Amino acid sequence: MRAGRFITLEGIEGAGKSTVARIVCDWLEARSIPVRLTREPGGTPLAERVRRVVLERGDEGLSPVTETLLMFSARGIHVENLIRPSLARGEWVVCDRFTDATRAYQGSGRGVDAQWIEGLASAVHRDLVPDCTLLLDLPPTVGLARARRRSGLAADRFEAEAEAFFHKVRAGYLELARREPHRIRVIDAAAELVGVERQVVHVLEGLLEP
Ligand code: T5A
Repeated sequence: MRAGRFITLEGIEGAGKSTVARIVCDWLEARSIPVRLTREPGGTPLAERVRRVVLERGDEGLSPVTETLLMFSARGIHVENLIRPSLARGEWVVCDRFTDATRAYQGSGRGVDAQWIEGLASAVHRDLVPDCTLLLDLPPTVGLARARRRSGLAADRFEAEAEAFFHKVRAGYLELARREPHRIRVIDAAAELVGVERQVVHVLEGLLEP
């Protein structure tokens, strides 16, 4: 049996990752491709518990290093129990965020050492690299307005950050895309949803080509 493909979605808050993830799954299912939709941090019951710890706004602080370790703890659980088994069964895995999020948020956003992050990545998921990453790119003012309109006062630890933080995260993502243009495909996510969908489908069609 042919192993499935691993597709990840990245971008700042409110970029439309969850919306596009659904579009990707529907498009694949319409072509009879078995697909598993998941997210990070989280994706399995245990990893979702780590997600609550890392996203909750509480009285106790989390240093950037501790935050990074929690992201990779959740990722290890997710990779071992969901991502690898699904791929081995031949399913395509569509994942809302993966290690590029750690590179952009903890690395570029919080200043955590990039080489240390790469060391953790190789310890936690070795050779597992997405076949394709859709980077939904848009200005932070637009993304944050969308996210805050939806979350309101329930903003998590990241949504509560100042806009300057998301400029750094966005720049980090764009630098990753510049370095790996074949894997990371930049989508103009400020466009209307129908335009975003058109760009995404174009990339998916390329993935299905023999
Ligand atoms: N994190 C995560 C790290 O710091 N390091 C890591 O390693 C990982 C894995 C949680 C947080 O964790 C951090 C990053 C995050 O801050 P999350 O659950 O993915 O990650 O949370 P968010 O990014 O906050 O997810 P959001 O739900 O805010 O954003 P989405 O999924 O990008 O956006 P979506 O699809 O929910 O859309 C938001 C709103 O915009 C509308 C939608 O209908 C919705 O109302 N919308 C559009 N409106 C107009 N035009 C379009 N093109 C639209 N697309 C969507």
